[in-house]
This record gives sequence, structure tokens and C-alpha cells, in this order.
Amino acid sequence: MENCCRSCMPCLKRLWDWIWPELFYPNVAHPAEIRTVSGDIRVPAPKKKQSQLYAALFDFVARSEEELTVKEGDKLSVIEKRGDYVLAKKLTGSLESGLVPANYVALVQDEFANYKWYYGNINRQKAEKLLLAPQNKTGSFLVRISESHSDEYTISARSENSVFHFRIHRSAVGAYFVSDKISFATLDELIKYYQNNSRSLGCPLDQPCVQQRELFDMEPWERPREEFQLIKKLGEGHFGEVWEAVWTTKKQKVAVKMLKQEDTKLDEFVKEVHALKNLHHPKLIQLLALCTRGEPVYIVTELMIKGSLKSYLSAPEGQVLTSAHLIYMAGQIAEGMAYLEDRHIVHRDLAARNILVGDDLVCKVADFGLARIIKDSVYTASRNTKIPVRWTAPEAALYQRFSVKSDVWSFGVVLYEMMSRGKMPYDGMSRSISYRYFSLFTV
Ligand code: ACK
Repeated sequence: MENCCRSCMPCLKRLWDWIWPELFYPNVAHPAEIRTVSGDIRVPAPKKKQSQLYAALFDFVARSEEELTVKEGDKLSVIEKRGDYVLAKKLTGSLESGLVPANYVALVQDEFANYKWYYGNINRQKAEKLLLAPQNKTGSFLVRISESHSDEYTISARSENSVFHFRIHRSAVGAYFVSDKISFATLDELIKYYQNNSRSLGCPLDQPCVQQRELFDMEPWERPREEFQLIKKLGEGHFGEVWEAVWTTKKQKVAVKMLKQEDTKLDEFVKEVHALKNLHHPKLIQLLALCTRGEPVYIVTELMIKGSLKSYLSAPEGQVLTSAHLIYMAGQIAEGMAYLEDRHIVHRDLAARNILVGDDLVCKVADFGLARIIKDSVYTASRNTKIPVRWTAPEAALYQRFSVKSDVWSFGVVLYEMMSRGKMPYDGMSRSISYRYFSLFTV
């Protein structure tokens, strides 16, 4: 933990993982059902952390119900080894599980997953396709697991309209090297070295390959509103009503946010949609479609069956959550916020009301109405911006200085809301008293 600054989201999460590894992913048996005066309440046990990520090396077609059909590149978690097979669960799409021959899967060395240049288990052809895409140029590069030696890596780098591949070997003591003249303790060090000494490689390494977001770039967001059949009103949100709906053509349940027909909201709405379009993370609410032609405008997102964390905490099911459950949920919120920080986005309105809860205590950060991209490390809002003062850090509430650090403050207030099972922060204090209280921090 020596390099931890302890004040940004990823560090906070790392620190947390480090302090409470078991609490975070508790292995204590939690009662599946707790009886209360209002009846039986199911409290799902938090899922264990998928500690290692695997990927399918080849297509495999299931021959019996016990087996799992996988496609090359599918991300998997391996639950256990069973002889020549592994019991694996798909981490995307259908999320099914079943047996796959052990030699069909390989560990994705996700120790590098945080590096933008790391593409894991993609083959040479795919690497070339990605690097030759128009958004990349000379010097774009990526690192992938070597096709012939799964414990070694390959650098694929673009120079003009060609892609060159350099094998990264491992020495007997685990050092990384491309040429036996110089080796490195870590892959990161090796990459940094060749970024600064492009001549040694004969090909420049500048910027990591830009991901082709095929699905998100190509799929038009705009859909005809007739495709959405409204089922029931879930409540009133910042912009207007929120409805549970069915996306009839996809046979999928969704949430539809409707825009109140007020011009003042339109500007914020456009910003929220803009923010959502570019964000894809399992712990952030996913935008699915838009109906912007005609009124009311719809923002269609994934449906989170248990509603907001605020209401969930106050409901009987939320009241019986243990600290371990709550810590597990808080960890997911930190993951979503760490992703935002990585993209230089400040949320500015992190609160339990803006976290949505799904099955199995899945939590996702939502409501990007106030979110802003920060160019420097601080975003200064205009003086008349409405501020959720109980959740807002003193420097943001008093001087409109929003930053990752002010989001970390709000995260702390969310922890209070969680641990108090949904209490109002600074309950009993008026808005002006809370302001005065805040000013104590700023002398
Ligand atoms: O607390 P709730 O039940 O959860 O009531 C509010 C209401 O709509 C107004 O924001 C609910 N809500 C908002 N977005 C979603 C969503 N994507 N899935 C399910 N419920 C949602 C929220």
C-alpha cells in the first residue's frame, strides 16, 4: 500500500480491500431468509468476488446439458476444476454456467487489466484489425497474451499501415524481455522503457490502441417510441416520471425516464444523455435507447428491480442487511465511481437516492444529471447551481469546487446512509445550519 494516496476512488477501494478482505466478500453463511412480522424476507447473500478472470481459447459446443457452449474470447469465471474439465460461468451475455474442457480456457492475467494497452487474450488477426482501424495511427500499440505461449505476451504495434508483433519472453526468474540485452521486473516497466526508447524496438510505442466500441458506435440509440410499452410508474425522478416498461422488439424489461416538458431541464437532460452514451461499466447504469423525436422524450436504461438504494434501505429487506452485505454493496459503488474518476468525470450528486439496486445486491451508480467532465482536477459550477448540500463537500458547497475528492466526500455520506439503514444525513439540521457546520472545515 506504499503508493496509495488514500484519497481517490481506486485507492480508497484498494485500501478497503486491503483492510477488510473477508468483510468485503464475506464467506460467513448468511441466512437466506429472515422472518419478520411482515412475513418472510429474502436477503440474498452477497456474491463472492470473481477473483480470477479466464477466457475461452476456442469455440466449444456443449454436447450435454451439463456442458457450456462458449465462443473464443468469452470471459469466464472458473468455479472449480473437475478432472479434465472446469466448471465455468460466463461473465457476459447469458451468464450460464457448465463444464468446459480445461484446455479450452486460459487465465487472463488481469493483473494488467487496468492498463489501457492490455488487451488480454486476443489473437494476432484481431490485434491487427483493431490497430489498423481509423482511430489508431503510427505508434498505437497493445499488449496481448501470446497465442503459442499463454504465459508470455506479445506487443502489437502499428507503424504506418502495417502492424508489427514483438514477443515478450519470460526468463527463468520471471523477468520480462523482448531482447536478451535488457530485461525488466514488470511488464509495465518494459512498456515504459520501449515507449521512451522506440529505436531499440524499431517501431514507436506511443499511445495505447483505442478500443473499437463496435456495439456502441454503430448501434443507433434512437428508437421509435412504439417499441416501448409502459407497464407501471416507478416514481418521480429529477427530470420527470420513471416507468417500468417492456422493450417489445427485444422482449426486455427496461426503465423509461421521461422528460418533463420544461425548457430549463432540456439542457441538463442533454448533458446527462451525453455522459451516459460514453460510459460503459457493470457498476454504472447502462443507457439502452432514446426516443427524442416528439414528446415526452424518453431515456431508456436498464431496469434495476429493487429501485433506489435509498428506498431499498428503508424497506424491510434493507433493514435486515448485515454490515457485510452493506460493505459488499459499498464496494460496488466504489468500483463505479473509480471508473468515473478514470474518465475524469465528477458525478457531483452521489447519494443513496442515485444508486440503483438489482437482484443479488447488485448496485449501480445512476443519475448523471449533474455529472461533468473535468479538464483540470476541479470543476467550478456556476453559483446558482442547485447543490445537494448534505452530500456535498464543504469546498464544493461553499465555493462550487467539485473534484474527485468532493465525490469521495459524498461517498462517505452514502456510507453513512447505508450503515444507518437509510437515515437522512445530518438529520435534524436545517440547510443553513449544515452550511455553517461546513464552514468549520474551511477556516
Ligand atoms: O426509489 P425508487 O423505487 O427507485 O423510485 C425512484 C423512481 O424511479 C424515481 O427516480 C426509480 N428508478 C429510477 N431509475 C430506475 C431504474 N433504472 N430501474 C428501476 N427503478 C428506477 C427510483
